[in-house]
Amino acid sequence: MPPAAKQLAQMLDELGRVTDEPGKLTRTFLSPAMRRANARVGQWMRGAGLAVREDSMGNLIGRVEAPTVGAKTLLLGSHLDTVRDAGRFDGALGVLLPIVALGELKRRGIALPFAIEVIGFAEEEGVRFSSAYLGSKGYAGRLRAVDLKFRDAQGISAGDALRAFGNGKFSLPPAPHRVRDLLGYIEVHIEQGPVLEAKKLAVGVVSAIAGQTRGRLTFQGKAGHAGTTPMHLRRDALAGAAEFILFAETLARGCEPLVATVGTAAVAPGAPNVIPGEVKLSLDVRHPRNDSRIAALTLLLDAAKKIARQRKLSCAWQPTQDNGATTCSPDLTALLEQSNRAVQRRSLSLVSGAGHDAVVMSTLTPVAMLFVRCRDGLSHHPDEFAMPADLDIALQVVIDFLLRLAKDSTQ
Ligand code: HGY
Ligand code: MN
Ligand code: MN
Repeated sequence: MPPAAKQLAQMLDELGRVTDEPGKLTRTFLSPAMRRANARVGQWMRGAGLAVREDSMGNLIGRVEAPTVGAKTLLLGSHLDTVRDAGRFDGALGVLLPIVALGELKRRGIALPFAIEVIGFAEEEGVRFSSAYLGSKGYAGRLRAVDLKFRDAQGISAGDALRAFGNGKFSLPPAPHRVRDLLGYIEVHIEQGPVLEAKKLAVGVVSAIAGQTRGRLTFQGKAGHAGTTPMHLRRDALAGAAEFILFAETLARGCEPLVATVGTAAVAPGAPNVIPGEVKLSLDVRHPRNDSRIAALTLLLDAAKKIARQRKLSCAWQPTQDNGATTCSPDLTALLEQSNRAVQRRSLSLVSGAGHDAVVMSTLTPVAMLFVRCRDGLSHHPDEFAMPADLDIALQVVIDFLLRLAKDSTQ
């Protein structure tokens, strides 16, 4: 295996062991493991010749200047946070690969005519505050005051957590770039789906990213004695939530490519001999078309209200995220496709069902994404895996892309 690809695989393995939960990979927003990950990735960035800083959101930013003052900047990056019991490629690949690619260009003595910024975003997954992209929103100047009010499972607000992370003070990061100073944003990411594997391709490009709505749905009933309360007198919040979850699954099954997921359920008071009085569910709804996602959400919330009415429960919806579908830049994607064809002779374009920091970065500058095949399309799972040979192809594509962009920008 070529040295650069071997180095990348080793870095991914090492970073995959930086966790808050021994024995599994969990690295959430502003956690001790996040600090250790930023420190280690910062060392790798410096080794590749980048100047490193961390902004007030905890985003890690490595920058290499252009040889000429006033040159534009190309942004590359992804996220360094993970879901719980995660795989080691989701996010990390898009931060570490550009670092290795820049190290390779430095080794070859090649200086690019534009500046480069490699960003390791914090809190893309939205595990802690149930609201994704807080890091890239902070970087892109898109963070709203309401984002800082979301509370985690301990009731700590995002604003208080950021103040604690910043030794008692926090101010929103200033927008680091004027739009006209940017060439675009490139994100390398595992596909997290089965298409490239089915097509026997190592890499592909992304045409669009599905829209995503996330929020919290609370069913409120009445706790009571499990032994003495007759069934017809119960207001069981968990039974109502269960009926809703099955409705959501049935709706999405019948309306592909719609997906609807209840990923978490917090039951209170949470004892085997007490009728559940309250259940807080997370709800994640996605579709490549915005009108279809919005229509599906209306159906889901109407169903929740109907189920609550029939069971004498109350239900409340708190949206925590709402992102429309994102289209990738045709120009940057075409250049990436040329590099794909130069390296693997073919290129395939596909829609991303997963969300990415590119969604937020597309509000700042044109974006393009390179997908890398992952085994069985599995992600958000410890068995997530990308073959070293595919890492090598992705590295070659990104280096080829940087050289093509360099040639284009000097013509
Ligand atoms: O949830 C997602 O789509 C991504 O993994 N953040
Ligand atoms: Mn993810
Ligand atoms: Mn990801």
